[in-house]
Amino acid sequence: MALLEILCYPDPRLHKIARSIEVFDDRLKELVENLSQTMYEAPGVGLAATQVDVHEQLIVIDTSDTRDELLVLINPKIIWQSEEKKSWREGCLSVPDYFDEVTRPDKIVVKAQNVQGEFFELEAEGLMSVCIQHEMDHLIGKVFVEYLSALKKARIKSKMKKRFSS
Ligand code: K1U
Ligand code: ZN
Repeated sequence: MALLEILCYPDPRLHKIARSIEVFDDRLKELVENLSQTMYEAPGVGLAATQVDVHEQLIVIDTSDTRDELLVLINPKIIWQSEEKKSWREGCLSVPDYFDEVTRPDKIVVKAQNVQGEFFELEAEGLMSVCIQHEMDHLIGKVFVEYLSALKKARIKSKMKKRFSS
């Protein structure tokens, strides 16, 4: 197992679009292990492959208190979302030490494949729903700060550039 480097905003590689995964082999299993290890070590409640510069549709999530309920979503698609929306204070391992409110659909149903390539559906609400939507945004090159005002975004960009230039 290996820990992977997490890209930090505003790295342009965070805006790449991930391709779908067609081959469910040992390489994928190793990537899932490394990505989940990196999430647990960070620590985070989720991580998208995009954040470690792998542009494939893979996310890992564990919102449990015990940190032993790993969820792996490959090629995830939201097939239903509630009209009701909720705001949540979000964080991102690619934007360290910054948290802000984002409004998203409260409940979702997502269809995805597991590491064997089998399809499954999952209904999510609360942190799980927020986390799946946040990670799926990474797969289309979107970082949560893009939901914030232009002023907030500019401040975050400037802080992050200073932080990583020294
Ligand atoms: O960078 C990421 O995409 C992971 C991110 C997921 C997330 C958190 C909260 C709302 C939406 C999406 C994080 O895990 S940030 C770290 C964090 O919130 C956390 C870390 C350890 C325990 C509990 C929370
Ligand atoms: Zn994130």
